[in-house]
Amino acid sequence: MHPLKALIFDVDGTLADTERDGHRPAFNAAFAEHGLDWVWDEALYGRLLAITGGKERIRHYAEHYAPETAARPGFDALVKALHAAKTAHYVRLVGNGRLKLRPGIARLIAEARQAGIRLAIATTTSPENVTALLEASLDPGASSWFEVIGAGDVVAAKKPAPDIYIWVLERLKLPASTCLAIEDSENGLSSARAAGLRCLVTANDYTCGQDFSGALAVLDDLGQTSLDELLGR
Ligand code: XBP
Ligand code: MG
Repeated sequence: MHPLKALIFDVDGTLADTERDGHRPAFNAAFAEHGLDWVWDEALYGRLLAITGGKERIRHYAEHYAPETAARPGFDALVKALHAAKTAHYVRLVGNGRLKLRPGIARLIAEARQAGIRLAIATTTSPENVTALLEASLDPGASSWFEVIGAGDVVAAKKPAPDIYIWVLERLKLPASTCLAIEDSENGLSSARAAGLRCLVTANDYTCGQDFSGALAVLDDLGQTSLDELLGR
């Protein structure tokens, strides 16, 4: 019997490279739709990724780059409207099947299901984004393969706080020691570690320079890693 009972996946940057060509253009489309001249290019977006959560990222950007907009009455409502528009753009874009899963992800998920390893998600992104990605890139029924999907505002404090992983562990009814988190970023790793989890990191272009101390291993991707190797770590 495997000592490990569940794999808990992050979504953005881990299941797929969603940030540069998914979330970023969706934010930009929402800004344009609302008559704002804000454009998040690839480099700026990389810096803004330090702030997890789309609403939080918009608010941070406005406060630092467009303070007159942030000071306007109705700014909170604007952030909400921008984020709703961004989510609609993102779900549409992902639904087109343009974003592919990272190497090894589909195989690892299939192996885990075969081996009776439970699956869960712990992410900062909004729940509808998770469903859209899983169903467009994996299988139309793929969201149901994940017993617990912890996403977005179900917790008040987003990664790097441990809250989302604790929320997922509580619902899985498993101790952290029996699960493995798979992440792509320092914020995600910190969140998982603070919840007491072992964490494997698959870095990407946006995160490869980050500090991954405390990770079980840091890999380029999961293309060459079988479930048995993962469980043996
Ligand atoms: C992902 C994020 C998310 C997305 C945007 O972080 O930071 O905010 O960029 O999603 P992680 P929303 O991979 O560490 O969970 O706009 O839906 O918030
Ligand atoms: Mg991530």
